[in-house]
Amino acid sequence: MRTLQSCTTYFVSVDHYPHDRAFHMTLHDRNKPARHRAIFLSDIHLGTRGCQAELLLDFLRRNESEHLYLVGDIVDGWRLKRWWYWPQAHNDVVQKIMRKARKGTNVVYIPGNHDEAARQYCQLTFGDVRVEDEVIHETPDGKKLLVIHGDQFDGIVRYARWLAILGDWAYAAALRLNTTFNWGRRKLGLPYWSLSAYLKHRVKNAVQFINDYENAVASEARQRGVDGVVCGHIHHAEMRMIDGVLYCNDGDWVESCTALVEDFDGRLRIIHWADEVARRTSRLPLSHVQLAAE
Ligand SMILES: [Mn+2]
Repeated sequence: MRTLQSCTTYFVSVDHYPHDRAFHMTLHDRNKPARHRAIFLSDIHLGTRGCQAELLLDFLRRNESEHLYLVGDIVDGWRLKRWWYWPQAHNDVVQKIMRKARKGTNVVYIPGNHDEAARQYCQLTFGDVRVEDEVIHETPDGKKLLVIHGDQFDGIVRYARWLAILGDWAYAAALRLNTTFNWGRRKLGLPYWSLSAYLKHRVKNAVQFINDYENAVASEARQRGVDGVVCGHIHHAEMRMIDGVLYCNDGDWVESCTALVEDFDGRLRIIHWADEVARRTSRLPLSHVQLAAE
């Protein structure tokens, strides 16, 4: 009887997401990794307490791709210089990525401003991972996307840098609070919810900054004659047309836990992994939830 109830819950909740690919999947298929043509990740900030390494590991386990672009700020060298913080989960993320590279995924690492020490290795290859300052990704229909971290455009919109508004220490405090807050939520069985992302969006000037940054990046892409751009840096996932150029930001793994993926038909979309996990665990019978958590 209990099993029957669980199954009913499962199908009812799937009905709420008719466009979800999971709609066509069986319970068995749901444990297989999803395959994409390309995955874009940035702003993981390994080496900081804010990094949501466990959620990222879950994402990496459940998503495979032909191309994996690491779009900057993967390891936070700034923070590590001041305070060494390197838990097992952060090691696991690096191992998982190197393993994907060994197994044939084309992994390209584009250093950002927090891992700029790696910029001196551009155009070199380390254990199957290629380091580049920027690359052009070609979509299946031949469109060109410029892939850059994007910190160079931060300076252009300097007058409204949202970090300057809040201050670096306030941001670090918000991230710490976020980690504690979500530890509490986990204990209560509640899904991950980004307090710091929520706070940021409540700051009016931050919204203006995001907008100016997006316009600056899109305008650079237009001048370069490409069809679109994929960047990170501001920890705000987005995908929209800006004056004829496709602007994509893959977000981050300290606040929003987002990835940009390209499917084999060329469709690009942003995945909010915390939401995916919440959806998965809410509609699976208890035994499957426990399996997934292992
Ligand atoms: Mn950055």
